[in-house]
Order: sequence, then structure tokens, then C-alpha cells
Amino acid sequence: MFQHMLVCKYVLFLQALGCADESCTQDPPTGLQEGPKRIAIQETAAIHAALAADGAVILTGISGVSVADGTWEAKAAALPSLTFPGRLVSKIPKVQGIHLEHAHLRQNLTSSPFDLVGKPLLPHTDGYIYGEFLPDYIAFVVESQSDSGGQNYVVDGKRVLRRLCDGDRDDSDESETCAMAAMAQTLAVDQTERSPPGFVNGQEFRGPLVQRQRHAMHRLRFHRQTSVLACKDAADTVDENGRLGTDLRPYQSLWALSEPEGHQAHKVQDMLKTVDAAVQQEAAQAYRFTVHEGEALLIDNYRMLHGREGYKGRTERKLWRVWFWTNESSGIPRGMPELGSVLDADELNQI
Ligand SMILES: O=C(O)CCC(=O)C(=O)O
Ligand SMILES: [Fe+2]
Repeated sequence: MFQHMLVCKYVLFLQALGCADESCTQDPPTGLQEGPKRIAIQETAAIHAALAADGAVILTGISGVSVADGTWEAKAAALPSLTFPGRLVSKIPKVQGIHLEHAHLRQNLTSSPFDLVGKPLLPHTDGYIYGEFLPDYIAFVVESQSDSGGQNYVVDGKRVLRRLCDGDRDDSDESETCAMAAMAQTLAVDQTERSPPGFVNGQEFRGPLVQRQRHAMHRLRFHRQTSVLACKDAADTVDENGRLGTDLRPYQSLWALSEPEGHQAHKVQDMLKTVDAAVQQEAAQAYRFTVHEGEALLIDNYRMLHGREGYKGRTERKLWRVWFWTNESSGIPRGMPELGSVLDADELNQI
């Protein structure tokens, strides 16, 4: 009987992780005890091995990338085709100077604007406004780092699921949270960014919090954006070193019920709160690391959430953010041009 219970529990655990068999438990996420590995930008195979293992990698040698005008923006734009040769669906990467974006955001946010510059960032996925069609990889190229603070962190979606459904734990709460992990992967919830409580109005998107890619089942796709109020908390509660405080509001995500009046509403609400809390706990424990000038942080934006501590100092922190879509993504968002080199198209057909 006891053995039977253990087997059932294990099956529940595998189901909650979205696995039909044991294959996806063989490679437990490491949790990046020392932050992402540093790998030279030319080492394509090593970069992909690190991405598969850890979901994030720090690329070195970006200053040596040869581009016609030598600017950091152009080096950032070259990064997707250098790291994913022949696999890009978006031929023109979207590059944005985060330092340039700040002024624009202050003027254009549909929610009441407030000063976020230098304040911590809670764990999120990028490109959330595209709904289902968020970029599957993102990178931050560092042109100059702040004098103090500004450490990044990543939260592994696999670890969030494992926190909810740890096969080794043996308590009654665990089977409840394990059922919630399964629900997070099957039940559609509203993940549309709406302002308020979001910053802007994004594309409509309803779906499970965590999904597996149709053509790349090994990949999780996790979406999380945080409410403006949660970001305000993060800005208001920093300690003297600019670090994120701990007394943030309990629920920070923009995830909402698809059917607020439905008979399952309470259950779904509990699940959203529980997954949100697990994300927060993982973020609190995540290793903080500094990405230096001339390096880039490359992240699997489907599996990983990312965030950043606050920063200050006289040196302007200049980062170039790149969003790109590979042939394992859900596709490029409607209205985005698919332009670029015919060579890429040929290579893509050979895969
Ligand atoms: O400032 C950073 O290091 C990251 C910023 C970020 O997450 C973003 O702009 O999406
Ligand atoms: Fe981001």
C-alpha cells in the first residue's frame, strides 16, 4: 500500500513536470550556484550546451565582434546570427538601448509613470506584450556597467515547478502544490498585459502558465510580467545597497482568471498565488552576478525569468537589449517584418 502511494506520488510528480516518462527528470536543473558560465561568442557548441543545461550563459568577447560601424548597437544586432546560425525566424533582431528607453517610457506609459531607473527589477519574461509570441531568446549586451549594484539574476522555470512538486518531499501540502503545478500546465488563464495593472495594453493571450513547445517538447514556455504596483514596491523597498526588499506585496504577477465567475475560480486563484509565491522564493534565492562591459547575458526567455538588483553611481549603465525568435519559437508576432538574408532562409530549410 505504502509502495503504491509512493509510485502514485512519483507519477503525479512526473505529470506535474509535464513528462510522460522519466526522461525529463534525468537532467535536474543546477540552479546556477555560481551564475551562468562565461563562454566566448565564437564557441557556438559550448554556448548551446550551456543554454540547454542552465538556460542562460554569459558571452565574452563582444567588443571583438566585427561590424561595419563598430557601434555596440550593431554588435548587439549581430549576436543572434552569430549564436544561432541558420536558426533565426526573425531576420532583423529588435535591438533597444535600455538606457535610451528610459526617457521614452517615462513619457509614454499608459499607467501613471514613476521613476524606475536604477530600481530593482522583479523576475519577468521579456516581450510579454506580444502575448503568445514572445521572443524565445533575449540578450543584454553591456556597453558600460554601473559603479555599484546592477547585478542580474535568472530564475529557472524548471526549478519553480520542482519547488511546487518535489518528489522527495513528503507532506500533505506538497501533494496540493504538486496538483497546482499540473494545473499550471493545463488550465488556460488570462495572461494579457492590460493597463492597469500592467504598464501597457499587450496582445490578448490566454493559455496555461507553463507550456511545452509543440516542436520542441523539451522546452518549457513560461510567461510572467509583474503589476505596476509590484514594481513600485520593488522601487520603494530597496535597502541602502539598492537591493530588493523582502516586504513586497504577496501577489505580483499579471496572471488573472479567464473565468472570474467560474465554479473553479477559487481553486485557480489559489494556484496563481502559489505559483507566484514559488517564483518569488526562487528569485530570492537566485545567485546574483555582474555582467561586465564587453559581455552579454544570453537567456532562454521561454524557460527562464530574469531580474536585476538596483544600481547607482556616476557611470551611466548602458545596456543593449536584443530580442530574437528562432525556429523553436511559437513564431514572430503579427505585424513584425520577416526580412533579412536569403542565406539564413537556405540554412533554415536544411534543419
Ligand atoms: O537592466 C538589466 O540588466 C535588465 C533589464 C531588463 O530586464 C529589460 O530591460 O527587460
Ligand atoms: Fe527584461
